[in-house]
Amino acid sequence: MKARNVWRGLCVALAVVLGALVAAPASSATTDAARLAAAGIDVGAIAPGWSIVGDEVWWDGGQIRRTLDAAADYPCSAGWLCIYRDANFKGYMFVAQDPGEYLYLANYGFNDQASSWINRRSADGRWWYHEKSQPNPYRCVYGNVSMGGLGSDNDQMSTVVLYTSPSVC
Ligand SMILES: [Ca+2]
Repeated sequence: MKARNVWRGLCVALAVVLGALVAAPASSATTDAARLAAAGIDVGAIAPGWSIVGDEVWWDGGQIRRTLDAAADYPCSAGWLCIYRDANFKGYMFVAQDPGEYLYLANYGFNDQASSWINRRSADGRWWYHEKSQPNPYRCVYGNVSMGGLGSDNDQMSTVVLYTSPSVC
């Protein structure tokens, strides 16, 4: 091999490496928005104050979370209400554990998506078809109960509340 060709090859390789180094530090804002978009979340529609932690979007310091990987098999941890996009606890997961607040799922990229849920809190919860409007059918989310399919309620969940009592429903 000619020495000149080797030198030319090294220069090309160096240029590629330098190019990668210059291109690498894309702004994290751009990266975060792209990750949200890839997970079907409209960054302009969700509640402010979010941050990406691992493969989850967090609000309220992690009291409310929405996952970013539809293919992952997310377990539901004790103390949380876990709502899944797909039946049988698959797909994107929305979780919350803090009682009292009305959680409007459009704020978390999860409106009209729920197809199964697990309540690993001892207290009840409740969910509604709409954020506001009449009639607004609602369903109970009993403490320590799960539902692997929602039947005619599939993809209807828009508002969720967690209670502190196990006897609300
Ligand atoms: Ca669904």
